[in-house]
Amino acid sequence: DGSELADIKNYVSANYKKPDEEMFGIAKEKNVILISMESTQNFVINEKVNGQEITPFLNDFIKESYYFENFYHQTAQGKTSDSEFLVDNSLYPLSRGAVFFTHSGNEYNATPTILKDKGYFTAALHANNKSFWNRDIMYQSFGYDRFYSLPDYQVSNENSVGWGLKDIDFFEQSVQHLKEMPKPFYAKFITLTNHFPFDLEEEDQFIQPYNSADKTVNNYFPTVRYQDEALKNFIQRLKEEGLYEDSIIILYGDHYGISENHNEAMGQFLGKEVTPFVSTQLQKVPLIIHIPGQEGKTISKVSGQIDLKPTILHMLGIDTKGSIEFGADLFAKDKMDFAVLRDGSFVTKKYVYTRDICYDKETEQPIDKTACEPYMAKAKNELQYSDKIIYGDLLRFYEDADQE
Ligand code: GP9
Ligand code: MN
Repeated sequence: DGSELADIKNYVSANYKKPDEEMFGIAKEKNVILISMESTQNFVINEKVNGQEITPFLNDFIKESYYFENFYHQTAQGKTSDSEFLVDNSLYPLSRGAVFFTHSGNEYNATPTILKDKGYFTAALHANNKSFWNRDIMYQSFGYDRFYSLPDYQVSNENSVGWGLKDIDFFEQSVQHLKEMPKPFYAKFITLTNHFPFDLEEEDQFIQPYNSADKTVNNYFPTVRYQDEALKNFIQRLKEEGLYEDSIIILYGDHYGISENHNEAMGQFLGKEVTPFVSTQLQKVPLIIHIPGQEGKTISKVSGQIDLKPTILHMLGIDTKGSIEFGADLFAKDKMDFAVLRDGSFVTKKYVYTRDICYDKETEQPIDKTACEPYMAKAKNELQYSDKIIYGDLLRFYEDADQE
């Protein structure tokens, strides 16, 4: 039976945060355009390399959007697929393996399923083989109506690099798909060009590589810059097609691009040693939410990918009370400053806890562990409860209870 769910339900309902009245339903019946930015870490935002902006478009776009500057990815080995899992379900991925492969047969209550019920058309767009990360199977469990994958794109040698179709061409071709979708839609776009090992032809390099002994770090900057250009073009096309004003646009980084193997060159770029504290801070990814007619605002609240589902649903005027999920609405007044990373590290307003060391964010130095202790149980509980749900396929009981 679902008796294991009782504890979890209690925990989840105690953590529910009431939506902000001004934000609840602010985007009711609008289209949702979700953009997963490959390997995009937050340190590139408002930053330069060789004196040139790395993300000139995003830096501008932020000024007319909500920008969350302390937003963390919470992925593990499942990389992009883990981020998709987090965003659509508000559950944590697994610490080992990819939940997209290991638990695709589970029952979920993902955002597309919920939105379909409210009359939305739901789609994922990504110019790769549909079975990569087992997406074709998992997307069905999440309730996606349509997956625009490799056969839905014209891919040639000329418009490809590295992993496949270049982002500029991907977005350009995707506009046609968007135009044909029933409205309102929930459409998730997954970029690809800024993928390790960050290959890019000379003609697509809008900025020069960084100059260090580490080729990966050097090449990261031009591919991030290329992606920025692709995003600029896409937003422009949305405007031309009359889709911009009817849509909320949410951009987020899926996971880190530069692993700890590159600490030396990263340290050179940042101008400081990459300590475990700095390494944890490098797990910040951008989150940008654009709502037509709303002014821009930078929000410093500590948050993570797990928080996106309730945030999106509340903006659309759909309450999440009673849903089994671990995130909280980012616009809720009493949203806690908190993000647990999948390795058990966590971040609060004042502290970073990683590798059993508690750091003071202001000094970036280790401090007595007692400061972090009040949050340790919460971090542990969340990961364990989420794991239990996945391993026990517990949402099937939740669904049953719902129908009674
Ligand atoms: C592949 C793309 C990249 O389709 O999403 O996957 P990643 O290696 O980043 O998980
Ligand atoms: Mn990825």
